[in-house]
Amino acid sequence: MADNRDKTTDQMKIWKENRSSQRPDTLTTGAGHPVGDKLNLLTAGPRGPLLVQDVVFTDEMAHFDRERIPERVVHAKGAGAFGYFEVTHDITRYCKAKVFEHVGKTTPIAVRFSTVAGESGSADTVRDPRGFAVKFYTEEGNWDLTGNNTPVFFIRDALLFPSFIHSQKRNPQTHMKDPDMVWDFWSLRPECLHQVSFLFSDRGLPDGYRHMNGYGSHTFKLVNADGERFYCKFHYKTDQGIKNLTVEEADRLAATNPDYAIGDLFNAIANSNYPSWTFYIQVMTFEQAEKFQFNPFDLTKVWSHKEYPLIPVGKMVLNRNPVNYFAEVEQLAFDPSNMPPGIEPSPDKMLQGRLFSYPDTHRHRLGANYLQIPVNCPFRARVANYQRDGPMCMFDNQGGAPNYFPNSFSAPETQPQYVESKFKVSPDVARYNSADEDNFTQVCTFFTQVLNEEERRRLCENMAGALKGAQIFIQKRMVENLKAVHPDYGNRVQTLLNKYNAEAQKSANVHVYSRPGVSAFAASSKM
Ligand code: HDE
Repeated sequence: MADNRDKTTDQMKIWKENRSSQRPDTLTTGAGHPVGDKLNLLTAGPRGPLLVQDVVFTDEMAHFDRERIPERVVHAKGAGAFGYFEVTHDITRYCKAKVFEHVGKTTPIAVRFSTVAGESGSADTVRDPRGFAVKFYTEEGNWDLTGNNTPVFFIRDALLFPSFIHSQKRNPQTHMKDPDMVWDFWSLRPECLHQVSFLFSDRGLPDGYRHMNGYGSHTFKLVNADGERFYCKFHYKTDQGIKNLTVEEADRLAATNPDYAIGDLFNAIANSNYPSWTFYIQVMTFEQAEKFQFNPFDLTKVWSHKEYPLIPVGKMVLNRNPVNYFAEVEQLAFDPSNMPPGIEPSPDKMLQGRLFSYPDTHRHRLGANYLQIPVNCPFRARVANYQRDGPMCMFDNQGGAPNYFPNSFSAPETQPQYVESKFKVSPDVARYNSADEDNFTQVCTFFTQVLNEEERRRLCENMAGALKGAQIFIQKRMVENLKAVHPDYGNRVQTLLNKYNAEAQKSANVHVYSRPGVSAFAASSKM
């Protein structure tokens, strides 16, 4: 046997060496009955048929038939790990949340990193944003900061999300990824330009999950103990340093080691090389928000670090691998509406849409009592409410405590210290069109100032390399959008497209005329 095997490859060996002596080495059914023979069916005679009283078989097969739960509709492929968050700097002047209570305080966390568009079996090294979801198990309930490795997102109105995701997933007839769908949507909605430019830059191919930053992305509201409110953005900076893959390396890994990022994280933790991130906030006062040059709740925009500097808060360390992937990662359910007192949503329309979508998908994917699953359970808080029963109710169902409210026997009627902060809303209710809220200024800054010349060149190449798969009219519309960002951006991508389109035309001609036994007319009329 090879002696250079890593920890993921050696998992079975390590498990056998470390297995707990508590666990008896007896084979049982799901109900715990010892099994005499697990290799042979119970049959009438050596050639069958099978007896229905073979519960060793029916128990095994019936459970197998039900093994799959729906995969996440997005972010289906991912890796999870556990660790802690430690406060290194005091931010209680901004936020009263227990998680930031004092310097030195630690809070247990669960983290899941993911790709977005691929299915659970897809390759880890594709060009895609990466999910960066962190669950803080605080004493006042869980706080889920369900972010990405990008500070911005494609769209700014939650109503567009299902269509946006459909355009990135599989064609409804061919069941293939479809460049027309991808680029049609992106080019019809120029607010995508910022995120799309980030995606086709070097950072669209992070080298595993340890070498990328994380962002809460949205604007949130912080509330301090005196009831003062601030707007805020959350950032994690990787202590491992940013590292990205080249296109060639990412393609090679997709073919040879599609689980590259999962293995990289697992092995690092198993080798006690614990990855960590430094946690920062940006803070904006309500007065500053009024005067901000952009809509401060627009998820396609960033806040300048010069005007709103990063304020250090703490560090996040991952030091434990999941004991079981399904139990602790597949069932790990993040929810942006999981916010403890002191952290509240801003009016960001995307965040508001997410507050509904996540618990809704969990009820479908995991069931009404998904919050009782150990990895989702707010185990550091005591749950006391009036919800009862439902499928897979796992604990004592709150015993004999009253199941209605108000009642004369349990909790106080109001708890003023936990009431959400007040805010004014007075405008007319309408479907406001946000499509044109300056889609270009910040993308231009990204293109001209954040990227250097080499990075700009690769961005244009990566983009043209993907955009060439779409129909010409879609290419043209996308290039017009890029020109609106900066003429150089659009012109460079167009020049590359001209080359690719000419090459494609040439090879199509060769293909059509050289197909044996098929006339050029017959071939082209079929297209
Ligand atoms: Fe998600 N997203 N999302 N998303 N998202 C899901 O929830 C959704 C958005 C993000 O590791 C789903 O449990 C809507 C932004 C991560 O388990 C689903 C909108 C950001 C994960 C869902 C967004 C994210 C998800 C699929 C727009 C970064 C994986 C399964 C209004 C700031 C979490 C699930 C994990 C997962 C909905 C936009 C990040 C369907 C409706 C913006 C990291 O509920």
